[in-house]
Amino acid sequence: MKRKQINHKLIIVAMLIWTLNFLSSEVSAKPPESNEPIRIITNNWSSQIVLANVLGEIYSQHGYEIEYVELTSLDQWGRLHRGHEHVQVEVWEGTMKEDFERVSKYGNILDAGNHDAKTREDWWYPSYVEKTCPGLPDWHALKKCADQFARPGSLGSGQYVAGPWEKPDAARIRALDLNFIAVPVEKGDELWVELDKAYKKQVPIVLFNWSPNWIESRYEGKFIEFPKHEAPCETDPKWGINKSKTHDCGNPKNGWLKKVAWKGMEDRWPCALRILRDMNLNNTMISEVAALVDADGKSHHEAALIWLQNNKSIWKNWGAEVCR
Ligand code: TMO
Repeated sequence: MKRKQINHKLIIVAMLIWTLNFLSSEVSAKPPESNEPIRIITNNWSSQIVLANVLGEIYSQHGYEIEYVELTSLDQWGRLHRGHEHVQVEVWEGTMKEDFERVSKYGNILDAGNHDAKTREDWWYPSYVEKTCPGLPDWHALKKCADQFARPGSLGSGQYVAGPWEKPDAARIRALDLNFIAVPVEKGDELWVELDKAYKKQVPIVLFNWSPNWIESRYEGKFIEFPKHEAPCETDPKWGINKSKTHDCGNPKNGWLKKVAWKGMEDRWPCALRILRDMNLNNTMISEVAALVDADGKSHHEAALIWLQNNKSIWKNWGAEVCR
């Protein structure tokens, strides 16, 4: 008799534990699962900052505390890895693949999926340059007209106006034996100032640009077609037309655009992580959000609110499967 009672009690306890577990897993996805602020990274180009604000607004609507933290795309990796910041909405293959893969190996950051947008980051010129430098966009043309791109200080070599993001441009210039120097601007916006100055005077310029970006909706131009990118180009000197140097190729043409998160989000904010996973923009949307700022003069936050207002049907279901 006694033994039977114990069994009975055990069964009730087991059922209670099961029910509590079940309830708590439901509760854990009801935002905000934690009142700790979610720290969203902003970098230094417009679409990234607008999308960071878009995500922040959606998180706020779900009751999360949020903070924006401005970091360079170089500094962000160690901080994401340690959980100091938690979310990055635009990781570009052309400029960030190597850092992303290196830090991923330690297991503390998550690949939160790709946007539909396909990306390209490379040397770019406005179309009028073709008049004086025939053969473009093929890179060989740069060999013949390097001097047209000379600037005060470039000592007769062509000057490539590089972005402030880490790219092995000097290595490529050496590997392809171009008479160019790469001179980076300090802030991304300065690229458009340089482009505009050259454009007004129709002076040859070749500069860093990317797609999707707002530039393609306001200026005519093309990317330089360097030898087609393949992974071994960056690691195997024997690959490609230069048999003793790496980087004798362009950047990928159909690059990915990723969202990345601190791994701890899985336990701390499962709903917020799911919203990030579901966040998905295409090329048109990304150029549009950039144009709102760079062409139309809105603030990043204003641009985010405009995008949210105009695209409710797109973002309203982000996270729906997990956030209750
Ligand atoms: C990372 N970026 C879009 C500036 O090339």
